[in-house]
Amino acid sequence: MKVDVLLGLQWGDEGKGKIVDVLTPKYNVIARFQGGPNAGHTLEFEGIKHVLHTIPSGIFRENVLNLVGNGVVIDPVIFRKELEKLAPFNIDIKNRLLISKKAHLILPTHRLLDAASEAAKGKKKIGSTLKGIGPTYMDKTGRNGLRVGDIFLPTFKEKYDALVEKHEGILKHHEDFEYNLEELEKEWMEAIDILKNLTCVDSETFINNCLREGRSVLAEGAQGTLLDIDFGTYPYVTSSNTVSAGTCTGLGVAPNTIGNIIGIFKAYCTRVGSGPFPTELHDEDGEKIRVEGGEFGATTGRPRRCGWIDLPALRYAIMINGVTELSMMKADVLSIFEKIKVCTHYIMDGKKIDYLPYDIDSVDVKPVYEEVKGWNTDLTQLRSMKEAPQELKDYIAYLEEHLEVPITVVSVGPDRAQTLDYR
Ligand code: 2SA
Ligand code: MG
Repeated sequence: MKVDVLLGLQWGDEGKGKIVDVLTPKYNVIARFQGGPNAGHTLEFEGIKHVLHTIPSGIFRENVLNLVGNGVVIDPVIFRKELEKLAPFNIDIKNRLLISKKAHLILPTHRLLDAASEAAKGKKKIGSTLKGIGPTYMDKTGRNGLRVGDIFLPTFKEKYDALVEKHEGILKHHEDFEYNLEELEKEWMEAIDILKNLTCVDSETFINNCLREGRSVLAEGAQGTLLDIDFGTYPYVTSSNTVSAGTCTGLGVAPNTIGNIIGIFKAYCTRVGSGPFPTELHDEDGEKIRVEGGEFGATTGRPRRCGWIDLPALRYAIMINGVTELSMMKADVLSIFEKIKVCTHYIMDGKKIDYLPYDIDSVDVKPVYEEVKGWNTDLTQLRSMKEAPQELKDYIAYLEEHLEVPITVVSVGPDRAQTLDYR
């Protein structure tokens, strides 16, 4: 059996949670491999909207195991809150949710360090969700981190205290930064006790056994390719590998176990947080997309920056991930336009380029658009692509020609039912 991968090709918020939820009945295991509670995966069915942060999006389906892999960073406090929100749905958490012992823990001081670091950056701030993601991954690669497995060791408190002491040493240098650790620590320790009662496993062995026994796995990406620590618009990125290669290190599966790679993108483009965004709209059209698309952060509520679809950026993401099929999300949002713009290349220093330049942050990169006819009609009631307006089919054909990968799913609304198979 293979591990299929589903991930975002833009700057996150492409609709990964929704598609994972739709695809889950085809899989035995859904696994998160990177990121943490900075993610906000939204699922909607039976009139209820659910937002997940750390827990995989397969949690609502029976007979499916959900794994939080070693590449994920966990904040026990947020994790506890997520579990509390799931309580009314009578999910057998103990048997349906597994956590890697090698996943790293976000401490309260990681969150404080994140806030202090962003405050110190002033105008150059990353626009972090302030969940402590960066500092936690720093401690992981700096070999100072605390892992889930440590909470079962008699030396846990000692390790915790040593790391907090180190963090307080750094926080001292942020003179204007005030905090009260006592409350935060109490809540964190209580949440650790909850975590202890969950099913914590050697997840790499577990997942490889699953594959050997013929059970299928879907790896659920978080954030997006252009936020990848190596290949995103550095330094305006998150601190993990969001690309398909991250699946291997974030779950402990070998490259030759990877099967299909499903890339998700919006029919337009958004970004939340700072950093380059060549096709960003600062006009009325951008505002229209934000309102129509409900483009506000699922974790922080921040308004998302909106713009037209960017083909050079998408082609880059497809290349890095080895995408084998595409899902196009939020086609219904573009119904408000008579004409739709597509960025086909950029102009940099008077020259035409069709790639994202290295120094995109400092050079002047102007998008060049082609205009295509919109469908300008409500799509939300559509239940089959057979009945789709010709203009939508033409838009898809146009994108496929430029992206060289088939679009197999088209989403026309947030509900499970508004997901259409194509081809
Ligand atoms: P961080 O928190 O340190 O990883 O932030 C670094 C950059 O990564 C961006 N980032 C995100 N971008 C889109 N969606 C994300 N999840 C939430 C959502 C975000 C929210 O689903 O809407 O609610 O604001 C996410 N998480 C991290 C972030 O904006 C920084 O640019
Ligand atoms: Mg999101």
